[in-house]
Amino acid sequence: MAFEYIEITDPLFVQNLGKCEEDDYLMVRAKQYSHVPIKIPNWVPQAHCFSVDFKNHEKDLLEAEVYPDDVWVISYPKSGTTWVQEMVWCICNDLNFEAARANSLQSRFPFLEASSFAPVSFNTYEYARNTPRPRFIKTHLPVSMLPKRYWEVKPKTIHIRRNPKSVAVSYFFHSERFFYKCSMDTFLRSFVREHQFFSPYHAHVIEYHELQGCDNILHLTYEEMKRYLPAVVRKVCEFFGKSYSKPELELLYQHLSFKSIRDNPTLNREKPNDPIKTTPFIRKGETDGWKHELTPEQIHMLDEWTKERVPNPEHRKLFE
Ligand code: PPS
Repeated sequence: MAFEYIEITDPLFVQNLGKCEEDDYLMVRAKQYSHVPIKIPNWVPQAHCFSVDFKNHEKDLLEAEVYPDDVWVISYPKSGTTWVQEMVWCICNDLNFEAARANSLQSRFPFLEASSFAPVSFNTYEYARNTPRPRFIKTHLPVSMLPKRYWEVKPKTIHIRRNPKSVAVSYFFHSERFFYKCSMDTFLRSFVREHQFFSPYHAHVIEYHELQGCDNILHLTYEEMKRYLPAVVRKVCEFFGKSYSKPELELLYQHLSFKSIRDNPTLNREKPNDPIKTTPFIRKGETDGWKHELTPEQIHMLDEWTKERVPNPEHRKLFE
């Protein structure tokens, strides 16, 4: 077996079993990782949180095909993935906004491993496999779990990261919208114990930044996209060898604005007759909303968590 499966025995997790709808969670550790070009001495990957569904898709993941003309967007959840996917898709597709608006992002930009943790009605690996080339692939996988072919092919990839406190808040509302039944406080306590899908968060971010010989990866932050989108668009256009006129770029900035993404049904996963009227998928889009949404105690807990998990001051800068 290529993966080790570890039952979660943490008392908080056990105590909330059956209450929060986390019953099928388990930790998964990659056992074959010597092919990952990482600079961290004596690196051993940590276990990451998935659901029992992961076991059904081991082979799908290990044998996933990767092509040189693929474009990958990689992130820890809630880091601005959708925003980057839409930017990348438009830039790589001659700013074809009409096609972008006509087809859901999921169909244009398949989420490779969704079947490994969520009850999706189809096999997402198969869907990605059958997507016509050039393919656009979204993944939240950590470096240790990317398909082996990724490292042989090294397709063009954008990695996006976001401030941990913004991620934490966004992740709670996301989980609550789809299935989670407990409070923000319970969620945060489980988040800092790394018991939410794809956690641990810090290890995900650090490992992508410690890769060597990976010029195929362009690193972006949610915060820089919020600060001045045109500079990020310029970088991404250069990365993909694309060039657009000023008026064309103006249309792209408009298309990528928070309001436009929120009101775009191909991006904001709202269903017209959705009986569960909870927080929308594209929610607030802020960099410091957490200042109002978290209590001082919760902010302290998240800051202490980062201090503890990230002792290296160079790495700490990734989380400021
Ligand atoms: S997911 O489910 O992991 O794919 O979610 P992800 O797309 O990574 O993150 C969703 C958050 O990104 C925000 N978002 C934006 N912010 C600013 N401007 C634009 N245009 C934009 N588009 C998406 C989205 O609102 C989620 O953040 P929160 O804080 O929850 O609002």
